[in-house]
Amino acid sequence: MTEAQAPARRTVVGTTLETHIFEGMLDSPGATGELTALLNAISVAVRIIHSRVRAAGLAGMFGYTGETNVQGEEVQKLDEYANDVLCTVLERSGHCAILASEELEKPLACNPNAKYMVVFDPLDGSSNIDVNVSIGTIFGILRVPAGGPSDTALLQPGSAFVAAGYAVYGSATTLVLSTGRGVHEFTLDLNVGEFFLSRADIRCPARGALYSINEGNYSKWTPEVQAWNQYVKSDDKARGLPMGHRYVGSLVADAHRTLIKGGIFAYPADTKSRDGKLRLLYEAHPMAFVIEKAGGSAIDGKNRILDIVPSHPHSRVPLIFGSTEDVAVYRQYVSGQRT
Ligand code: AHM
Ligand code: MG
Repeated sequence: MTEAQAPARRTVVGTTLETHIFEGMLDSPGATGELTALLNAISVAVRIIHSRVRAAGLAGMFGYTGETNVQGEEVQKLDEYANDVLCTVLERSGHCAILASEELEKPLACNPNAKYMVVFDPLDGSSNIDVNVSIGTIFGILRVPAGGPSDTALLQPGSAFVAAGYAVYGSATTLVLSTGRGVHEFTLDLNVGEFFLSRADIRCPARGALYSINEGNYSKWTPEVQAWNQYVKSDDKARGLPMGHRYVGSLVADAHRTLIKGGIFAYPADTKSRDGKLRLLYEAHPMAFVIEKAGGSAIDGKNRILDIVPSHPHSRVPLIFGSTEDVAVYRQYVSGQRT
């Protein structure tokens, strides 16, 4: 081949989130582009929140607003900011019929003719905001049912989600997304301002070496959870024990590590939080959707998280997820098959 005939060399460009979503739409017969537009709106909101998180200390955005949210927790300035950004961007997109946020007392009606409903925790990991530890945004998307959008239309099992994911504002800002076919991670290129595919088709290992739980709650757990906790810490090399312990205290960070490296995350019910601490609609359902699509498991101790129907938008649930084998062992302890 002479030099003149050689094909032109092309610079290799990664796959942007937008291209990835668009190509997925092309593979779905009957797709109208509305889900694509909604996901792009979420990615814009995440980039705006990322920018404010990065400069929070400089922008006077640390600390509390002086208000208390519907969960009875003190509202951080960044919590409120992230919630406002998501509400505004989703409402303006025209593709959201109703949205429900951990920070809003009631769901917010948007475009009644839109096809989708969005649920989100705008800034997860509030206690880590002021100390420069990873925080994030968690979201899930549901189709409006035949009866139209309403507060009760949001109360569906997590298996009804059409997409879910989360962003982590960590050492890098990443967005993990599943529209039902695989789980993919995108990393924000700060110079370009775009998310690029960084991990395709993530699979959660069948078994991991790490467990993640707030062990300060030990005395408040049931004897079954305490027995499981003793098991994972026991010295039994043949069984890969003891497991190592990691706990960031931001669900997004603990979940992302568990998704990639395997192992188990647990926030069980205890004598203080009798229904668990984490919210079913804004935290447990989206995380369970992602974990299951990556081949992992998510349970409340005994039941599959994605089968549970919230009784209220702000319902809480015990949440245990991660590698299928590690979650199965937890279930055996909680159901009394192991002691
Ligand atoms: P938040 O949504 O108000 O930030 O609360 C949820 C957080 C999760 O990110 C994390 O898994 C959990 O609460 C940590 O709770 P604890 O401090 O009790 O361990
Ligand atoms: Mg949260």
